[in-house]
Amino acid sequence: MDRRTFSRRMLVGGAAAAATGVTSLSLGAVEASSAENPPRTAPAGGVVRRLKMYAEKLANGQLGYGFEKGKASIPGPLIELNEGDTVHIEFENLTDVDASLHVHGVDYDIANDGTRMNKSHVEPGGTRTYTWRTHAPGRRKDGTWEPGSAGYWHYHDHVVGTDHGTGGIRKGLYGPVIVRRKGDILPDKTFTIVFNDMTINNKAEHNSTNFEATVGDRLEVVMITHGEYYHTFHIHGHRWADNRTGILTGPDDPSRVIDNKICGPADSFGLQFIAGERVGAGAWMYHCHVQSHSDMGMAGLLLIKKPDGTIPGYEPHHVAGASEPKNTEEKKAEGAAEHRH
Ligand SMILES: [Cu+2]
Repeated sequence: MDRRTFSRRMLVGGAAAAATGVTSLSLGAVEASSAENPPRTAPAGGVVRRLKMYAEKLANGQLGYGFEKGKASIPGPLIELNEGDTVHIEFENLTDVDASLHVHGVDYDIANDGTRMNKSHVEPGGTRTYTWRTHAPGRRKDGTWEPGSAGYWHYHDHVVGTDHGTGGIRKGLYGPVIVRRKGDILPDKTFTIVFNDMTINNKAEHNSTNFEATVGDRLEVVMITHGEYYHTFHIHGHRWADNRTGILTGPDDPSRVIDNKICGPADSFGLQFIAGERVGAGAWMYHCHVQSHSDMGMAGLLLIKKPDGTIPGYEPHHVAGASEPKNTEEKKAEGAAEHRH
């Protein structure tokens, strides 16, 4: 069942519930709109969650995080929270060097910093539980406004190689975090794209990371940058709003609408767009727009299919000058960069 069918059924269910006097389903921020088929939205947070996370060495010598033993990937799995949620992550280090889990953007006390300086790293074979908390925005006692935790964030190792995790990040120990606010519009699919040094998601050059979708899908991209260089992130044929969610909130939202954004090490942002809206199906390129970087292979494809599964003008082919065909390890890792909702 695709999401559009799902939403329609939700609406029918809501109407039926209202007619019988049962409390109607909340549709969040779009509830009041007269939209015929509004997208699903994030619920209020407040949930306490427990996750198990592993760091391990991959067959190709790189390092990855994973929710299950033997299933580590680059990037690591998406951790998705709603403002008000708390997550306890039991982290087990299966590598042969000290490693850690350090997060950006959410609330953590110094014992959960994931650094050697605070002795919050984990020795080989060891386990440690990291606790991350999130909160909704609100007014402080002094009247000033405190931002909530919502945003497109990320986690990474902070101890492999150096006390800044330079070796860990270089080898692939990083992953996405999304904290949503109640009412935020939920996508059908989320893709994680990490510009790390001169790679995308640590893939060998010209071994591009492609993502698949169908025209009309609501797509979300978590874009993270790591390593030594500044890049610009560009998508062909699609645009987004340069604000917290990547979506305009209405006709008066002053956010700039862009299709290219500069990003430097440890930056992260998110965007949403409708696949093929006004432009149709196709093999739509995304890439770093620093010319020498794209020439060196920092490019991939959003393969947006027609409902019948075809992609006009697209013939998959082996890129001239490409290294080995994708091995199973890389295919597996690529799957983890895609998250279906
Ligand atoms: Cu670049």
